[in-house]
Amino acid sequence: MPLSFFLGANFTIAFNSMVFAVLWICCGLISSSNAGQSNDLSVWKAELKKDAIASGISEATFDYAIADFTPIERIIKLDRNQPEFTQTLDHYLTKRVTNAKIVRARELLEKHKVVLAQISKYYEVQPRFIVTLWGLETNFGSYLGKYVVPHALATLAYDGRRGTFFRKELLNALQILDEGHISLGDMKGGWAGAFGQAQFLPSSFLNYAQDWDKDGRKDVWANEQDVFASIAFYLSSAGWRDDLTWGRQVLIPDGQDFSNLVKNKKRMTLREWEALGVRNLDGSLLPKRNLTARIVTASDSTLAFLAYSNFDSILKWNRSIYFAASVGRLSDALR
Ligand SMILES: [Ca+2]
Repeated sequence: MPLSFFLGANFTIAFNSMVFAVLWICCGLISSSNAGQSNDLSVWKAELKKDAIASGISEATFDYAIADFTPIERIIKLDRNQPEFTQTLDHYLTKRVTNAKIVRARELLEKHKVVLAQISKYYEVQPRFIVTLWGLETNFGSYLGKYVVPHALATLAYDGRRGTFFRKELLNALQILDEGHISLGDMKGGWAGAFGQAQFLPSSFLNYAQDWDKDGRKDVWANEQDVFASIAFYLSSAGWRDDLTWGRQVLIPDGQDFSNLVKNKKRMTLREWEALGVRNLDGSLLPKRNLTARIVTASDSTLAFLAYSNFDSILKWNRSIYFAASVGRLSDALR
């Protein structure tokens, strides 16, 4: 039954006009705000294009990558709603370094042993650390992300929350495209712009990616040799020493308060740590090598690590001590 039956014809006309007026106002607002946004976006693209061309990126590459770009709503949501990091170290290690991952890592270490040995010798990084980072970053290349990298980065650059950082990475990404390492459609990565089998940001790619098979392209998406060499070069650039491991899990004596030494990242020789009561997990004395190390602990765990200089190299890859501890655990299982 129509509303007009109760309210009378005159009211119906008035009511309809009112609805029309409200719709007209709303539509006016929506369309003017859309126009404002698309206007902002085209101004933004024009400025970006100027900067891109000034930094040496070709106009053709810019247009190919950015002309049709519109911000990806899902990425803006993800960026604004990042979950709090609430896992404990023990839980994190259990989740990240599973038996299945250890078994797979051993298989792949064997499968690629010839090329890994060559890359390891050239960059001076042990194969087990290359395979460990590969496994922890993308489960050995099995998950690379689904977003087109320049569009993900453009979304974060345009959105503005960390716009300056992402704008630089976007220009780096356009340079990578311009150099011809990958096509736009294959340049896939995670929502925050890290890509390939080692999850490099564009700046890391430009600094560390390697063309091991010498085909003219640094293909960190599909070419495992390039991936291994890129990981190894990153670590070697971060000061890696292949005569050392990452460190070791240790026992700290009851009743000793190491909190200041941990907080101040105090480096001491293994002999000095031993004199304070630090022992291998089985209670035996520490290795007899002349090394310095620091103790690393997490406030939510009883685990303690004696961290050699390579531990700090891993922190240059990812500054989380949880991540570095997971590298330690997986690489230990591959000895
Ligand atoms: Ca290559």
